Amino acid sequence: MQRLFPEHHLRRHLELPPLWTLTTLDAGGLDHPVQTVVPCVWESIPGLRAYKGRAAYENTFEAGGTLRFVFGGVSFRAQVYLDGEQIAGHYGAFTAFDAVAENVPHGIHTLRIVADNRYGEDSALHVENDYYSYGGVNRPVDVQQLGDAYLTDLSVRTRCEAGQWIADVQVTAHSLCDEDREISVFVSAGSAEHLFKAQHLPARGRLVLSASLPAQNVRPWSPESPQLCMARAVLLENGRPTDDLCDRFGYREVKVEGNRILLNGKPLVIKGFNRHETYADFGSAVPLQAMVHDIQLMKDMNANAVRTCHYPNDPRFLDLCDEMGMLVWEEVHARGLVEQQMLHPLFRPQTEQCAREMVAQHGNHPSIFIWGCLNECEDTTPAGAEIFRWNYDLLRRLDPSRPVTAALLDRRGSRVLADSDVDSLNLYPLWYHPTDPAVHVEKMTRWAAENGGAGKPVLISEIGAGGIYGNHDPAMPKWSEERQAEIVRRQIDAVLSHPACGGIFLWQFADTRVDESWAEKRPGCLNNKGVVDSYRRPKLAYAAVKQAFARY
Ligand code: ADA
Repeated sequence: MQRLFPEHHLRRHLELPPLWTLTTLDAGGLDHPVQTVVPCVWESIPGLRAYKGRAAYENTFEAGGTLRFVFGGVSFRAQVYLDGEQIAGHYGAFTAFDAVAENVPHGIHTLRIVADNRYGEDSALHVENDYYSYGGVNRPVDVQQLGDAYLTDLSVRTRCEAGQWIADVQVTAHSLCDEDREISVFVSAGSAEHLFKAQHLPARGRLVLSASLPAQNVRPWSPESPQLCMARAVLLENGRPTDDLCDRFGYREVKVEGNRILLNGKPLVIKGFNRHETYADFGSAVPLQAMVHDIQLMKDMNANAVRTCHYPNDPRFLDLCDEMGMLVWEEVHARGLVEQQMLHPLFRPQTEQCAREMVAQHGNHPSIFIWGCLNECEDTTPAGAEIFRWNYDLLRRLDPSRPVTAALLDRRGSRVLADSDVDSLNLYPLWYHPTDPAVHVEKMTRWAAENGGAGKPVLISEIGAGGIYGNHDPAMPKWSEERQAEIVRRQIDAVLSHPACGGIFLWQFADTRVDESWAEKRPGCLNNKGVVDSYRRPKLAYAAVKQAFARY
């Protein structure tokens, strides 16, 4: 299942056998196939912890007719074959892609997914970095049975006009038929309904239908009261329902007014964590229960928000944030790229693809209150700044209903503060420099206001300190849990007591694996700034954060 609720009541899902055969294809792999389930990244398989190469995941199943395959995430290049014939290819581990195979003769078929996690000239976003690009099928795979026409891209955006809630609904119908035909599509969004009657669907074409539906008796979504509604689109051919598509959403409205981010008209105070989508030995194929546990731990620390550093997350995690009441900053994949990397010929196409897929696939989640991009990328040069403006405009065109921002490096000289809807600053006082946090927050928020960011909300999108799990020392040297707890406590007080700041995202929730090239600065090849370690064992900072967040 790609989601935590059924996406279809009419469209048939085909269950694949649970076990897949994984075969490594390059040097450094295994000399024999192994059995595994998916999602699973190969770093969790004995002997493949540091394998950089290609591997094939194969499964056989019985089916026929028109089949649609949905791949939630393959890390980070994917080539997909059905009975040896390529049916799909994709770049990027963090967004889904699909493939449709028609006239498949009924019988036993082989699905083969070849994943590749080698860095290379054709990869502008997955590069050596302060996190690890795992290899394999990191999110679920679905097989569906289609008819001659089917629905995709059901999107719902909500707004409140003079007290009247409205759902702007859009859905796309696709034809797999060689004749033009007439269809109808019935949509519902909570209590609001609409019938698109007698629509012309061109042969082998598609039709995008949209309507703005006023809604009655709306209970808005908020983290304190995560009210959710179902949206559904039903395809009717000759009056007979032949396909459907469901998604969940919530009636809520995000606005930036002056230096405040408002949710349903009320100012937000963000108390959050940066969370990489990894879990100890499971890597980026995080089991569902571990996702739930992470949210339980963050809520136990009195947090109300999470930033999906530095890429789009598993839609099941976003479903949990919708349902358990966590606000989400979701961002397009990028971290710490210098100008030369941003000018890579594939940078823009790969960024645009990731942004389009992220917004199309995740835009209905009420928990997502802001879109981010270009974390700590080059923003002090004209070329860099131009790319920031390009990325902001892209996100605004894809979804005008949410503010956009970027987490800027802890330095002065940025040329892009005027262009975002929210000023977001990554600051590391008492860790990367000995400045008193209150002094530094004051200095940087003042600098932001004087350099194009005046009058806008300010989020401290990263702040934190390292602490190695189990490393205790009453002298509180750096890397001791005691020192980390002390630094984080002072950082949170400095940010949440500062009048210009609308919130904080601590760096980070849990320790995470990084590329070997970062080892000098990352003991154990881990980014040890988690308040829990990679197995979610709490450090002293856990209690410090819990108490500090309770104060605001
Ligand atoms: C940066 C970056 C994070 C991580 C962090 C750190 O701000 O955005 O990905 O590298 O610093 O640990 O230094």
